[in-house]
Amino acid sequence: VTSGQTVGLGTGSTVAHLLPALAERGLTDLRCVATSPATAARAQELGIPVEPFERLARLDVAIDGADQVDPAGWLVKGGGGAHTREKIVAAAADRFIVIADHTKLVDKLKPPIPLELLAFGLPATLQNVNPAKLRDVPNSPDGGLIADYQGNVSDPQELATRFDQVPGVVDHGLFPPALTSDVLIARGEEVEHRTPFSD
Ligand code: A5P
Repeated sequence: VTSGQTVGLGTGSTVAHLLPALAERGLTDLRCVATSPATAARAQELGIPVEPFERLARLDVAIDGADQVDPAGWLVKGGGGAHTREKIVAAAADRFIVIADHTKLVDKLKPPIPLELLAFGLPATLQNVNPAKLRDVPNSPDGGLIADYQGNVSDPQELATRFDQVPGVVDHGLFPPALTSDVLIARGEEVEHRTPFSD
């Protein structure tokens, strides 16, 4: 991240380490958007300016964590229920950087896959994403309910397409490899930098 950039800030315990590191850089003229109220509040406490994501159309860079990273670069996100905002921010960024420790690496993606659902028609939507369980958490900042798909994830593209076709699904936590430009994987003191996913 350099001074003057527009930056998307992710959500979660990994991003909680990123924010003070970013604040310490003392960069000027940053314009940041946050993927959750928790990140917005923490960033502002640290002096990182955050503005609503209604004023910016593109971001130079977005940085976030992940729950799972598979060898092809598919991600599962949304452990914290913020995946809809996270995907909007990632898709708006020229460069989407994921920070994960090695425990997030998986040979194959596995459930749960987080879902954000509209309350309207919820029983019908739940049938269409079966098997899924509603999470006992507050609604997302955009009013959606958070559920977890518990079924087979052997073909992430097929499953993502299935979710995309259900009208009551606001978004799901499967992030395709094409969204991600860089994955930084921490193993002890070592950091592996993977960039196999961009065009
Ligand atoms: C939030 O909704 C998630 O997508 C997080 O970005 C992801 O779960 C990683 O979180 P941790 O850094 O807390 O593991």
